[in-house]
Amino acid sequence: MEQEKFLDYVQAENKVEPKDVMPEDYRKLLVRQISQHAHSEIVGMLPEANWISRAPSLRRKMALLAKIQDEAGHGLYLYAASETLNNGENGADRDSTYNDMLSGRAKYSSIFNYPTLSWADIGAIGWLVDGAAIMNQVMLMGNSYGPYSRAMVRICKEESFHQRQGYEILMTLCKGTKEQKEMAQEALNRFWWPALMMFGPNDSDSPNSQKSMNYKVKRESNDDLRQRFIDVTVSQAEFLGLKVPDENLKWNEERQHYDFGDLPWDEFMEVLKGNGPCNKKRLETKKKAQRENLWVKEAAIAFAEKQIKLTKT
Ligand code: FAQ
Repeated sequence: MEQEKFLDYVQAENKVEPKDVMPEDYRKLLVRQISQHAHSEIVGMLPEANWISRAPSLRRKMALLAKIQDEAGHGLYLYAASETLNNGENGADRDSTYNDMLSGRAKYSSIFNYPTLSWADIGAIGWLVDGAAIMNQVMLMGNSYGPYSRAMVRICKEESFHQRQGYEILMTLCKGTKEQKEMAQEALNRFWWPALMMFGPNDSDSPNSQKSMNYKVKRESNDDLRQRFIDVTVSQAEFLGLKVPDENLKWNEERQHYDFGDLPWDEFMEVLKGNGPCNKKRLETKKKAQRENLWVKEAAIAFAEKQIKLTKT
């Protein structure tokens, strides 16, 4: 299909499917975004896993385990969606995309390079990180690539449960002792700005936005989603009795939105360059898992090959 016809096709809200003819830059944009999204889900398991063995009760432990398993599932749907774009020569097979993450060539969400220092951080991750992820992913349910869009529908349903379990942890802490409430406030202080940066750079500094919007992959801009997230989250913080750590946060009657302070973009750039508080640790953990579990993969491949040989004889 020619470029112009393809653009008309997606702009008329039609879905593109794996075997359809598509422009190479569309394929490339999708492989980049879907695989990075998958890496985020997989690396995103680590900060929360840090608290499984220290969850304050059996009920909390079960909910946290279920949530983290969901994230693994999201990663797998997304790797599968990304692999449907493999044309044999673009490095979109699963091993290549995964190794791109391990080598640092491919990104994953900046937020997962921050540590989880207290139990309240698990609440803050569910509330703010899953909350921001949903805000972005609801928009992505309408993206033009069929497998990605369908994966988003299921993922969003599960993320809603994650958001509520996080908020409920914080509600409990905020109704608890003075120390528990302080722990919740401290988690909000540390996670607020990194959560806002999950939406990506400002629109004026976002090199991929224009193309992504034209191709109907991205349906709303980074800044619009960030603003919506702030607008809905402030009253949730107030309900908890917590203070959003932004002196410039103020309702703007004219705009009907909150005004807010400058984001720490220098910190964002450092995290993207690999210099965040936990970048090295996260990649080392994933590399170690790959090394130590290689035998499982090799055994599964050997078994599958044996089965194929047996069916042929
Ligand atoms: N972190 O031109 P743009 C989750 C990169 S899932 C790191 O604006 P784009 C679930 C960007 O890739 C969270 N890198 O890019 C969960 C690009 O670099 P590149 C993940 C970032 O693609 C919860 C460059 O900056 N969600 O949390 C970030 O148009 C709890 C320029 O940026 C998704 O991945 C960042 N925050 O817009 C799991 C959603 N922001 O690739 C476990 C899908 C930007 O050119 C526990 N992705 N960059 O080298 C998207 O919607 C988009 O890719 C954006 C960025 C909006 C993230």
